[in-house]
Amino acid sequence: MGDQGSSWLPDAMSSVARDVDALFNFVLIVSTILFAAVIVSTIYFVIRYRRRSDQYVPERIKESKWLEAAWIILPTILTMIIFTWGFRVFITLSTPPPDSYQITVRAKQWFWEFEYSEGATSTSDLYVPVGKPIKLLMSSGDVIHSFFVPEFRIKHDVIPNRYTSVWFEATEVGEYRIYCTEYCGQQHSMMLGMVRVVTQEEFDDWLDEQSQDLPPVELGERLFTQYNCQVCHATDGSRLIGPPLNGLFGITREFDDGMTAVADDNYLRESIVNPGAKVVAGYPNAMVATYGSLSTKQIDALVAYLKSLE
Ligand code: HEC
Ligand SMILES: [Cu+2]
Repeated sequence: MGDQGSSWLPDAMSSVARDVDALFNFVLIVSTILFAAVIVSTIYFVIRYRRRSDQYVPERIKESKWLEAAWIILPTILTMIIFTWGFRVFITLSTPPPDSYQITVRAKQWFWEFEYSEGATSTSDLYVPVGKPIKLLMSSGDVIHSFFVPEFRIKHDVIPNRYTSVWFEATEVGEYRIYCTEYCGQQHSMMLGMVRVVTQEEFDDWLDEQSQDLPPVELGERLFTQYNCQVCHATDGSRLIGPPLNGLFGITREFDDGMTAVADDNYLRESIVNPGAKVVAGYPNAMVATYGSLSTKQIDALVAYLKSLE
């Protein structure tokens, strides 16, 4: 959630957010009034018409045509208002404008990958230009995830073997959190991302920059945080879920089956793409195997970065 927002709802930062909020508030107010009316009249009737003695026989009440007509017609009108209003907002939410800019989203345990139409990619950070409709074409590489940006009032399941899509238009430059809202395993709560809404100019610059090559160590450092390696690995010698990765290159590692190996380039590479092959003694075989799908360039960069850590 943003720093502002209210305790009621987060800031409304997309073109549809206000419509969603208005409908939500309307339904909530109507339900609250009806709930209160039902409860208050129930309590009143229970007391007013309670059985006062064993002999008491209540008077027969004649039905009122007007009353019956009213409680059929009024709720019908009310539900039709909610239906048409809700349907219109639903249609808006599910129809991306034809001039939308498309970004492919891939969810994996436990990070988000984004691919832009120019071939640029990013992980965890979704870059978008302000004031332009963005269509996300989403799928999952493993289990069911769910893409949620509270400030934009959009949330949609991300499923293996099928595309789902959602769209939004950010109304202001800023940073908005992406959450995964479908429990997807151990590190589910760390599956965070950030929508970075920038001006069209900054966005174009960013796309250009992506096509330029970073030096491997720098690229590796960037990937290390983007792919959430730091959730399980410290680089200052401390123990997290996994072993610290500084000073690893060239030392002899011992594994849980009693074997040993020198931590050379091949060992580092194998540890990333096939973590179960050699499990470091004293640690659980808990590293996710999804990194096998990284590109050769990305893996080379990660290895270069790990070698640079002292
Ligand atoms: C879910 C937690 C988790 C994540 C995320 C994770 N690792 Fe690991 N990693 C482990 C654990 C646990 C071990 C020790 C067991 C083993 O060897 O498989 C390990 C082992 C390693 C080793 C071997 C370490 C040694 O001391 O010999 C390397 C190298 C490594 N990970 C790199 C990475 C990189 C790079 C990333 C990100 C792309 C990453 N890991 C993401 C949990 C994780
Ligand atoms: Cu998830």
